Amino acid sequence: MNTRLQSLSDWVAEVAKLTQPDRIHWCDGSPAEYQSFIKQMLGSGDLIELNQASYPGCYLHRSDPNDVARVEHLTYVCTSAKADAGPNNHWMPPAEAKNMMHGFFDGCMKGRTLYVIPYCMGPLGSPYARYGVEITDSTYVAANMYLMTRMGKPALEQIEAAGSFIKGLHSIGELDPERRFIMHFPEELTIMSYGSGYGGNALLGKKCHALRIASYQARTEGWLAEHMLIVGIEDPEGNTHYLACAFPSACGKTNLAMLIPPERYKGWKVWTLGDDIAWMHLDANGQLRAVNPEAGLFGVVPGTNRKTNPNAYDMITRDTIFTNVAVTADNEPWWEDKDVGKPAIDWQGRPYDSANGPAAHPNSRFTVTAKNNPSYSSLAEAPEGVPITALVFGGRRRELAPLVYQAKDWAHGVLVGASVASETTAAATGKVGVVRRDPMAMKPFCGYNFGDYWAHWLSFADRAKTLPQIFHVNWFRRDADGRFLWPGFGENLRVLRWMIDRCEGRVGAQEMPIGHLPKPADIDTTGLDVSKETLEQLLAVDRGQWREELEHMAGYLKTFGDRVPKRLLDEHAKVVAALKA
Ligand code: SAT
Ligand code: MN
Repeated sequence: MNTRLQSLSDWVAEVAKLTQPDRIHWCDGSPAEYQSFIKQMLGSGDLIELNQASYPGCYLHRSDPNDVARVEHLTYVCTSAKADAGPNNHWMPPAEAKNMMHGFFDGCMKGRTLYVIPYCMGPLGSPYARYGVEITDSTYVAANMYLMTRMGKPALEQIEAAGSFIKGLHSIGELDPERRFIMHFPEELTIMSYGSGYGGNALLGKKCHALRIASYQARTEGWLAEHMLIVGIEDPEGNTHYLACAFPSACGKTNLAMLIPPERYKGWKVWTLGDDIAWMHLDANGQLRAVNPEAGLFGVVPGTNRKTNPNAYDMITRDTIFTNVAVTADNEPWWEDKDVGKPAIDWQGRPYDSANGPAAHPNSRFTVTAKNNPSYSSLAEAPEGVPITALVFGGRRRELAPLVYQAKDWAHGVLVGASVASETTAAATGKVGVVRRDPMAMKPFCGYNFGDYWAHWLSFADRAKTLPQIFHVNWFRRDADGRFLWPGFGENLRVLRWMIDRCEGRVGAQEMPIGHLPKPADIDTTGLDVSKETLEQLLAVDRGQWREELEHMAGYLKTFGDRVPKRLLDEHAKVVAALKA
């Protein structure tokens, strides 16, 4: 017994009895322990050492080619009543799901080590932090949890003091897609995941706990667990505004969170607090504050270069675990658009041949501690979090959505968030590039019925003193030839600046049926290859297309039946009426 918390030692014993591991290892979270995981995986072939002269402390993991992304079709929320999970989730009766999972877990750890990973999401000791224990038979998962969470002894001490924790049971099983399920039991604060070693399926602190279970808890406790990056924008006068921004997976959250100001923005600084998840609470003064529950980054590698994200490019040259990238003849990691070197071996370990597709998997990832990020905010570990000035929603849309617009008020902003739609990406298995509705970028992650979720969002208007302004952006609008209209990346600061000016009441706007749009002259395009006509195209609102969009949205809302709050339908009706006028 390695803990004085009876409920934890009982649970570990019960799991060990079911899964029959050869050994049990309680993770202490020390750097020495991490090194022992690395050494062991180098021995077993789970990790490959990369060039230690140019990439010190960097390793490559090649996953099973069948196991490279989240599996939304195999991810379930098992509440007692089906309607509580909502049409936005796959559902199974809890007893049936547990029964099936117990069948999979039975004896699955024979010959393996069972790792017990106590972890903390959020700054240790913060009133906003939450604790969990993941049991896994994957050393790769244990090593990734070390980088992504505050894991080990300090977390265990907090858990022992609190007497409660979220239970996450994971096994890679046989990595058989036919025997793969990610199950959530929010009413019991329990997660069971079998058959995958991939990030979002296997690092249970991340999407499973910090979003699905946490969103469920947040609703009952009055806070928000969101798929949002948190970023601080410091102007030359030294004022910093904090923004939380929701985009679907692989739509540039990490790049925005680590943005480097363009050349002409002398004196501006951008501070990263988080790149994927925000937990937001109203403080005693009724101000919304955010903490990042994570301690590391699990980012998309392809596309990262000195132009798109120089901070990330440098950050991943040391102490990084790469998953499914290619390697060069010099044994350096390589990925599409790296702009240096060329691939010799592809992500599956074969000699590179362009006939086999990209050298690095499009969803290849880096895992790295947030401390490696040169722009990591000094407030990222602050127990009280940071005050949020603006919330930003966005998706990847070729047309329709303008570069930026502002919601008229909070309730309209909730509709704007609920209306997010985006082209699918390689972060989840399935077809890439089809537009799907992804409210608040939470479609894969909301642990309960979206109708109830929108009502919960709306309730903040009654409870908060000062609420953030809500915006929507689209960096991905294209012209008729398919070319991106906006340069994106560092230049996005120009758009963020307009938002901050709006929040501070320093700039006007055009009042449109869909919200407040910038006057073209108020978006700074100095030094950019963006003509007046292009900017007008970026800000164009096509009423016909928007009427269709609202009709589509009405149909989507209908699928949630009487769980949709009337206030949201009223907001929808108001926009429809404004578009008709
Ligand atoms: O699900 S992961 O966290 O592994 C990546 C993502 O899709 O955001
Ligand atoms: Mn994500």
